Amino acid sequence: ALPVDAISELSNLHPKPEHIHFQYGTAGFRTLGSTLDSVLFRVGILAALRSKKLDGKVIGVMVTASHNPEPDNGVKLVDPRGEMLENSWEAHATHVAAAPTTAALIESLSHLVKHAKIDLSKPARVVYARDTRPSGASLVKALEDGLKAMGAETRDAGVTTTPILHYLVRCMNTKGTKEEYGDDSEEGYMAKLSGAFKKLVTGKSALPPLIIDCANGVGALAATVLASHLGETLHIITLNDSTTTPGALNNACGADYVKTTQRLPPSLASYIQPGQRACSLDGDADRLMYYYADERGVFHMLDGDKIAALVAAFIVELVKGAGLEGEINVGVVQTAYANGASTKYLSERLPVKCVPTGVKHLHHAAEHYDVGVYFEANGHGTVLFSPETQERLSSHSPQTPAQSTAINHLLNLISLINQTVGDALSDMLLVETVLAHKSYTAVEWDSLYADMPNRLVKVVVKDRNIFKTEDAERRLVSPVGLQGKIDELVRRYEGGRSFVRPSGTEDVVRVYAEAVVKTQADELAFRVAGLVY
Ligand code: NG1
Ligand code: ZN
Repeated sequence: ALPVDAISELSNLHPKPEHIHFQYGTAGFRTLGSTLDSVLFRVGILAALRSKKLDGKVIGVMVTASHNPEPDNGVKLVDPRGEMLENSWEAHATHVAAAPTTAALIESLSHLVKHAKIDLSKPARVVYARDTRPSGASLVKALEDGLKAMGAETRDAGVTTTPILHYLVRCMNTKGTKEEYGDDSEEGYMAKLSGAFKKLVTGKSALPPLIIDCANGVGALAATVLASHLGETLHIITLNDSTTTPGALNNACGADYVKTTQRLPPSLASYIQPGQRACSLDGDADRLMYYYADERGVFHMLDGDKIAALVAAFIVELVKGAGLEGEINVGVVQTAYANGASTKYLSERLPVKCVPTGVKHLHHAAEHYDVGVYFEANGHGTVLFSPETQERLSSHSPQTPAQSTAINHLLNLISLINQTVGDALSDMLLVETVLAHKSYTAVEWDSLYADMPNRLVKVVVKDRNIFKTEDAERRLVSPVGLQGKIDELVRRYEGGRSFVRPSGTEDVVRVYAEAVVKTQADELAFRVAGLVY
């Protein structure tokens, strides 16, 4: 039975604030940190129940609000393979968080136990971590109370990045099995990534120094440790590493700032040389944006789409080089926000699939390829190698030394890439690997294709729930008639493309537009927004 007394006693210390509706969305629970105490307590209980449901497998809990402003915070559950929480539990989480009183909470939990057929006699094992937000420490205390109420076996992974927490979950659950993922420590993560990187770039000439904008977040701590592991192999300069300065987190820096403003973080201006590549992490180091400024000071962004293009083409080349063309199929997954020029470039080379926004959709679609490359334009993504592909690569006997080299590179990529979730530091080493192999500068990488000018705008509407989409969010089915009007507008713009969808993380509707000329992309976006409003 549920430990009702323990839950009640502790729940009374973490009452739900009235009038706040908490929803487990694509980013977990996320809102003002000061309102989240009851949510964290309840997530502790949920994590323990999820673990019991999965026969005592380790569940992860990450306390972060990623690229959001510093006063925000949030929490996400991580499933045993290091992946996002299974879809059906999102609704359970929302329901449990909504219970207005302790009595209602007990009732909601009892319902969940019955509905999900949870065997409460099973053990519960949970590992948790947080980013550098000031509200994090007290939220973790609330989480610990929830875990304590359930008698869960816990491990505190401290202050670390989201992808490292995902890595730990996968390692803990595969320890001692033939799918062992790595040593379950931050040290193990650093050794795995840096070891693979060193092997991959052996014999390649060292690249010029790389500037990393750490968004004044937890990525600064991890990047510093990684830099020491890399030593001479990669010269890293970490900037925006003020993790304890109030208000600094994600403020005029970080991957989201770069993507949304399409500008260089002002704090980098005096460090970056013309043509020198730099990159920005977001507040929990699961997103990555590269960029450079040219001789005239013009800013050029190398976003998730450019990363996907660079990486996918490289992997296709290695598969060919290994003599496995036709046997291992490489595919790319994007969302409707992928730049049209990237979709064109990639489609000419390999299969490309478009799915709805949200990492879980990309991740699942990527699992359908032998090697699935997925990136959101905003810089979140990774590469998945199917178990059969890993097996085939390990057991394949190469016919030539060149084939042998290509296979070794692919095997080292498997170690380098964090396959659980998008990982800014792992992705950064992946990009650096390809640049070293191709002897590309940022300018050469950028010239793979030229981005279509585009514009993304938010529209505040009375009820975003009336907006319903189909075809991977590229077309509206409701409100009826609106899509026809959008189509009519789009036809008037050269290279025009536009779509409208409700945000899953904010109370807005997003309008995206592309056209051959920037002013036209802007105009199209605003005219479509005018139809929505
Ligand atoms: P919404 O708010 O549903 O557009 C945003 C991002 C997604 C994804 C999620 C989760 C855009 C246009 N949308 O989703 O790509 O990152 O947040 O964080 O960037
Ligand atoms: Zn993030």
